[in-house]
Amino acid sequence: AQRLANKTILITGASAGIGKATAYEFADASNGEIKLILTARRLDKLSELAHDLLAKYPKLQLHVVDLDVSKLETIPSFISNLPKDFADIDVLVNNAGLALGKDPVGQILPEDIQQMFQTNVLGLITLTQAVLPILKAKNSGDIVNLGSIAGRDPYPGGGIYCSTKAAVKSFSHVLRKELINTKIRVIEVDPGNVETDFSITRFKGDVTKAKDVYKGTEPLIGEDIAEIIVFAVSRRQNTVIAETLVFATNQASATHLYRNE
Ligand code: 8X3
Repeated sequence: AQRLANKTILITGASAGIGKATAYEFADASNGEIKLILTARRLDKLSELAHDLLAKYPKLQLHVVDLDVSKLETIPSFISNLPKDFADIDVLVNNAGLALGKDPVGQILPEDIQQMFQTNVLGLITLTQAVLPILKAKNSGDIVNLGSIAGRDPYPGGGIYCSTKAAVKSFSHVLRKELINTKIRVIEVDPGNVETDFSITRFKGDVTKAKDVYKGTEPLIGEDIAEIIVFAVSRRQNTVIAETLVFATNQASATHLYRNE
């Protein structure tokens, strides 16, 4: 709790899933003595979340913003217009991201290609570039990037999603190397199957297809990944948990899953 006290933490994609769980986990680990900037496209969901967080953690300082990281042109002004109390970001959690479809190359919708790269890659890069000067100015802080098993072990039907997560990995590596003479930490967390809205989004609302992804397995939940993010951020400053690959016990690769059916 001491190491997190009074830090300012920006989480994208905070309205659901891993992002939302990470907001709760940071609040919990710091006894609410933290500043959270939570962004997502859905302001109604964020407002609900803000209400609940403040009820549970009255000391929490909270700033919610409807930000769509795929709208790159909105990112610099979002950062430069942060209220004074929230402007000095310590931790950026680049969580916003999505998969759309599982079609083979040749049949992928151009708009899905565009949206995945725009959000998972260009949004993440643009926001990181906007926040980095703040971290550099004080020579401290953390950038947490949500990668995926998909970035390490690409699978058929993941032509675009896997490529975006490989790009996240490559970008994280470059950043860690470029920041070698600073105290800034680059932390990448690569989850396997986590049951969130991820598959419902991927299959565009087809709940049966989404449920089939996890059928006969006990997938991770958002909280499992949130715990790891908060653990990594709350290590001693000289300790960098550079990369973690996180599976449920019945998963061993992107495609190797034991299903108890
Ligand atoms: C989510 C995991 O395997 O569906 O990043 O790509 S997977």
